Amino acid sequence: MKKTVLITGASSGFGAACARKFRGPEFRLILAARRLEKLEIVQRELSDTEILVLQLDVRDRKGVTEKLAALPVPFQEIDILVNNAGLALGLEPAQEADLDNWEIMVDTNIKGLIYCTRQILPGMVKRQRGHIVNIGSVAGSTPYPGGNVYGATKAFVQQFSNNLRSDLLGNPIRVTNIEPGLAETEFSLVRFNWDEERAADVYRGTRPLTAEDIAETVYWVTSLPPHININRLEVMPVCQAWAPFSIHRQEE
Ligand code: NDP
Ligand code: 8X3
Repeated sequence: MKKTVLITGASSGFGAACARKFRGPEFRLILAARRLEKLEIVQRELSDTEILVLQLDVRDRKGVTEKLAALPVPFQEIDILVNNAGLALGLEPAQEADLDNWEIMVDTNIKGLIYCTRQILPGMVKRQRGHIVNIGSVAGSTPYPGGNVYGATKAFVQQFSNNLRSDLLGNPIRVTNIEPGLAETEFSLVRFNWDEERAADVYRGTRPLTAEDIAETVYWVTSLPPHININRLEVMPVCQAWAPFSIHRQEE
């Protein structure tokens, strides 16, 4: 049976790569994001796939509720929700960070994700089938300077994913938190307000993950036999690892 997949943040990066990965006659895709023209480019590229593009700002609670409640008939029964829309803004230490940036990250990465989940989940429970794939981050469990609110939003995603599993026990519905590390997408351009040089610096001399790598993991977790739930999957490029604790030492 054809599966319906809703991907938020499908206009770029991981989301667009997921659309490409779920291409074909087995899937019906709903591609959501704010930039409609970029969604339409993906739609044209995947002309062999049944696709609905949806201009959606996940921060808009009313918009999320109304638009997802009014999906046209063939797209109403969502089997896979990929909660991918998200962003980091800035890398300043907390005492210097822009409060507006903090609020946008909370509104998008936390509130947007819960609005979409809350709207789609009852239908999954009613139909007794579904898979929610959240896109967390290594930043949700590993602190780093300047990660302050961004990392905290992804820690929310991690715990929310686990708590969904608890609530859904007894229902054949899966929840997975994919936690990527360094991956080259528009992520750093957005983080550094489209400063191309600063964004390129993040990846200089590395072989980062690609959007396609993450789409591969999203596809894999959703295609496993139905009794298997991958709870969390942390994925890093080989060129990345953890640093030791940093210790500030005073001059003697
Ligand atoms: P991109 O910037 O390439 O893609 C982000 C996507 O999110 C875009 O499609 C954007 O679409 C969408 N988006 C942002 N804000 C909103 C909003 N308010 N409403 C709807 N859609 C929105 O980055 P990535 O693909 O890398 O990021 C995808 C996810 O992966 C994010 O949650 C990010 O935090 C996470 N992540 C990224 C990592 C990386 O290193 N790249 C590593 C770990 C996690 P539009 O602007 O058109 O609305
Ligand atoms: C994105 C990865 O390390 O820039 O979530 O926070 S990182």
